[in-house]
Amino acid sequence: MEILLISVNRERYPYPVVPLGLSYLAASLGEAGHQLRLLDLCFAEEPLAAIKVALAESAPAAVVVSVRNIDNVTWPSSASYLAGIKEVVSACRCGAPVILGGSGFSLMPVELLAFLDGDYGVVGEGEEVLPELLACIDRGDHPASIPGVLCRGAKGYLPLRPVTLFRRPDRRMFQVDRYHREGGMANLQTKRGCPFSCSYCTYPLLEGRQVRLRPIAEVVEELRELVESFGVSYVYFVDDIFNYPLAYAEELCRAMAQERLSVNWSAFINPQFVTPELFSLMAAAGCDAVEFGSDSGSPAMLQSLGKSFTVEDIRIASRLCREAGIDFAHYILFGGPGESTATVEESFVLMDEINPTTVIAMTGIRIYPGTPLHARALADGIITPETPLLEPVFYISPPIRETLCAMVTEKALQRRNWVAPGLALNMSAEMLELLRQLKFKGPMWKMMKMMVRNRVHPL
Ligand code: B12
Ligand code: SF4
Repeated sequence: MEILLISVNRERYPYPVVPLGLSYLAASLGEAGHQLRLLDLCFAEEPLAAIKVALAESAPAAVVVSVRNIDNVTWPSSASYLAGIKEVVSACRCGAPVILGGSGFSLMPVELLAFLDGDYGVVGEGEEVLPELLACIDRGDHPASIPGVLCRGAKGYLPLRPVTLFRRPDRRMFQVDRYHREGGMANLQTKRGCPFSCSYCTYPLLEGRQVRLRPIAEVVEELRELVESFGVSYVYFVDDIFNYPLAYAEELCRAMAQERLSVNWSAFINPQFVTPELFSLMAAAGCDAVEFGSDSGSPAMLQSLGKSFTVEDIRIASRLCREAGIDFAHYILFGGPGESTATVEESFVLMDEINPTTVIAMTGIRIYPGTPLHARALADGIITPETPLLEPVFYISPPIRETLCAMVTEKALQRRNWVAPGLALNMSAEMLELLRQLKFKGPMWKMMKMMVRNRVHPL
């Protein structure tokens, strides 16, 4: 069949990211013998006109739309992408079925299929189920019994089994070079799944709780291809946690170091699974920056958010990272259940002590269905069972709801290394666009080392 693949994501903050999920689908659809055409709307000047042209030129048998983000998960400067996505889906109407999927879509699939007015939705990983769905549509059968598939008007779907056989993504149709030039990096995945239960987090819902690892030789080969065939010099590992399981991460770093590829990289790290050896292997393999999802410097808040590590773990991991010469950022989430003026203060005190390259502060936590935070928000009366969550709703600890932003702004402004995207503090989309023109590779927060003065609403 002739298939039109569309990536709707146009977000350039903190940088444009390669639609990796769609490149996995391209591999499996290509293998199934489909003819593919890609429309990546990230760089399209007129997205709706580009869709019109693509449909006129190709008359596809199905349109596959990948929905990565539905909003920017940033409070108070919250932005929803849904109206734009709806316009895209409606522009895709050409008589062929429109199939929706992607991480953003999978978070609230029943509501999103109805809101976006798609024909079919796929909840979760698409590489195995999408070819099956297309074959079913081609035969004229009704696909409601395929696990993970949602049909127009349906109120539910059968759960999808996680993919066991990882294919390699096919990036040939994608403008990896342009993403690398304008976003400062490409991306790569070594595993799927997270076994932890942080109260607000959707990653285990999206990828499952069981960690599925790719063969190390294959990951290294893919990295080599990115460097040698796509000219990539910086990569982000999109794994939920790069360093879990620890032994796999160490083995992967050994293998990468042995290849002597000319590439630097960055990843999400959990402060619990670290050793001096891990960081020295990571540095030897080209890692020059990591992002810790630490969330808080308050023991009570770590517990409230369901974190598996302690404040002491955060201290030790930060020290080891500094000793290995790797830049590091800590993400802090302010406003979860139980947050108070005192616990906010504890996070500032811990970050002052650790002094990371950058602290990235988020105020408020996005509430998603199926998470413990959702249940807590119901219990606290922040939402009711009827509250629609397609437009973002944030949990903000009731006693500090009115004061949180002012408190974080005031304290963060006194420190050189804090950014708060929701408060436009030391970081804005405009500032990042300008900095990217300097051809910097890697995460922009590394530039905080050069900050000389703090600003609210930079540029
Ligand atoms: C890594 C990551 C990042 C990194 C990206 C680094 C990089 N260079 O790629 C960073 C930190 C930069 C980042 C930033 C942001 N992120 Co982010 N990120 C992720 C994460 C952890 C993995 C994404 C990924 O690459 N997965 C690997 C690929 C292979 O999987 P996939 O894209 O999901 O595709 C599979 C399936 O979804 C499906 N599929 C995909 N498309 C389609 C289409 C069809 C039709 C079908 C059938 C199937 C299908 O099949 C694919 C293969 O199995 C996810 C959470 C998660 N665990 O999924 C959040 C996630 C995607 N991010 C999210 C958000 C919001 C953002 C930001 C907007 C936050 C911000 N304000 O900065 C930005 C946006 C950046 C941008 N320009 O788009 C949200 C999106 C949901 C939402 N609320 O909108 C997620 C889901 C996290 C969450 N809150 O739950 N992110
Ligand atoms: S925050 Fe990290 S460790 Fe916790 S559940 Fe999410 S991905 Fe797993």
